[in-house]
Amino acid sequence: FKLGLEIKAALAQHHFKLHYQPIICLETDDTLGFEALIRWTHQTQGAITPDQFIPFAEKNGLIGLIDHYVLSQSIEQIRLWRQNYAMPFYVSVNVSGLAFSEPDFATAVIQKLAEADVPARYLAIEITERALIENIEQARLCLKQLRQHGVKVLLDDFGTGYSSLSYLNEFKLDVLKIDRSFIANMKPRIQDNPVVNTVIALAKTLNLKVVAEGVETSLQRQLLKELGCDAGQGYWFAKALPAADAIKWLR
Ligand code: G
Ligand code: G
Ligand code: MN
Ligand code: NA
Repeated sequence: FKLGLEIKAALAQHHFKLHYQPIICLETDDTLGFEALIRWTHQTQGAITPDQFIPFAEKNGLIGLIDHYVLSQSIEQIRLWRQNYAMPFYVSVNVSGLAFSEPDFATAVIQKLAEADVPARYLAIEITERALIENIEQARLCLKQLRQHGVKVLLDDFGTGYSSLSYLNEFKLDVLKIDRSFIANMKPRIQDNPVVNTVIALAKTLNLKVVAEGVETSLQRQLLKELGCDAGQGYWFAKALPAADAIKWLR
């Protein structure tokens, strides 16, 4: 079993599937978006999780292929959904740092949207701080181009790893996603959550929307709402669902 060869084969044979996890407005309960999350069921090995192959793909020059595959599949899914439903939500795609150092990444995304006749407002890109700082100048340019065309940009896993508040000023973003580790550590009394409270206040000051990741309980959801968090994502609402189930779930 050679993981690199298996990834290439899975790309060619469309064995990677995207599942979609809802992002819910805490005020109205509307679904604002779905995060696309890659899933792989290997013919003989069974399920292989992203944690098992995304880091490998990053190290072995295969992540670019996965980024473009996931983007194309997500845009195709939006195109299909728009044929059948009034679609008031966006689809949010995880992309690697490598994508943001490709000079023509934004152009390629915009071209994919145009080819599928999908307006840019239906697409969002999720990036981590680590991805942004790998190539700051190129990333800044890339975000600017994407946002000028109407693609939303979400900063993923906020608060982990390289967190430096200076990046929030340097990069133009739309949404800050609070990493699920902060949500998992929330205390039952609202006043005992100064870090989450401060991150939400920071997002507001910067005119960013804020999404809490990993919401697993109704108490977390209620506290986040009271703290002024805009939206939540997590098992309390739904896990990532196959496309057909995501649409059923909406009803
Ligand atoms: O869905 P799950 O919790 O198993 O995802 C595990 C990790 O893999 C997360 O960090 C998530 O961001 C990442 N991941 C999931 N889907 C994709 C994808 O399509 N592209 C990239 N680059 N990462 C993904
Ligand atoms: O790194 P990123 O935020 O893209 O990772 C998303 C990952 O988090 C996915 O693998 C998804 O399956 C997982 N996830 C989604 N909701 C929850 C949750 O409520 N709790 C936990 N522990 N993981 C979640
Ligand atoms: Mn993400
Ligand atoms: Na995250």
